[in-house]
Amino acid sequence: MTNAFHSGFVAIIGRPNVGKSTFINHVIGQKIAIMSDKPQTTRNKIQGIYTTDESQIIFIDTPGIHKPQSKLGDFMVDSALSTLNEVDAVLFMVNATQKRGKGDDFIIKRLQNVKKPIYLVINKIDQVHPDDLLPIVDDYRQTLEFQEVYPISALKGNNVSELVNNLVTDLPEGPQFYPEDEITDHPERFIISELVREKVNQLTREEVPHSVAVVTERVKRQDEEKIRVSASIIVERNSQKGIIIGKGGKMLKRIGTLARKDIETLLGDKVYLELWVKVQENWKDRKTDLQSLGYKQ
Ligand code: GDP
Ligand code: MG
Ligand code: K
Repeated sequence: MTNAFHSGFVAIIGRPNVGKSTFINHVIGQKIAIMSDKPQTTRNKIQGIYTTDESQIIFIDTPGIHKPQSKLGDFMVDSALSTLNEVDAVLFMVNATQKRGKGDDFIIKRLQNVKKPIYLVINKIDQVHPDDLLPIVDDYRQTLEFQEVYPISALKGNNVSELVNNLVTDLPEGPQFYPEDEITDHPERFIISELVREKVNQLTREEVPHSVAVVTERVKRQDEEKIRVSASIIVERNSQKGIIIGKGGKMLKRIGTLARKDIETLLGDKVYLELWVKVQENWKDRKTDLQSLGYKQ
């Protein structure tokens, strides 16, 4: 008998420097994904994937939520908000050594519209006296309803595994979304998918609605000169498949040529790009906006 596998997407949010990266590093350990510094065209970033025999947590960052002055403005905030309603749980991290400030309140205001379980994570408890914690908890409790409250030290590791273990049991039963080793190359794969998707949208315009997902299946060195990249363009209907392939495969060729150039720039190497088009009905109706989360099938 094996236990059910639990998995889900967890957003981790908090002001800059509260310790989000330190936390994820601690949870994932040596296997932490190095997020690319290259500009992200996507609205969410996968910060790390924690995988065990029984569970997988995909930690994501929603940049728009903690940047009141973001140049991207309302759009980013709106999409961050919709993401927060699509994930399975939200970790709201605050700093035990600082008073609740404007940055926290900005986030709180947005979290008030979120209907997913929110965990308050009070970090850096190694720097405060235990007696100082209760007033902090009380203060935040006035503002939002939390599923649980965890005082932790992401740096020293206090209470981190307790938090993760409980989080796992609260997550729904679900599949292992990513292979265990996905972590190392995920950022590139995700960006490659986004680059291909961008070309599809550019070239097909409104003929093919935004119901296109791209999954990068493989990134492998072919020989000394070339990296072989295989990606699938997933659409909902046969008619869309036809448009994307085009007459005699012309459209797919154009998409491939444009995408390949960008991928070569991204990877800094020559690329052989292999594109497939697959029909998968109603993929958009799935529980989460999987595409925006970088879901890989
Ligand atoms: P982020 O901006 O939220 O990702 O924050 P970082 O993870 O980059 O951490 C910001 C700073 O806080 C770094 O210098 C960390 O070493 C420090 N830090 C993070 N967690 C803790 C903690 O639990 N205790 C202490 N003392 N420092 C911490
Ligand atoms: Mg960080
Ligand atoms: K990753």
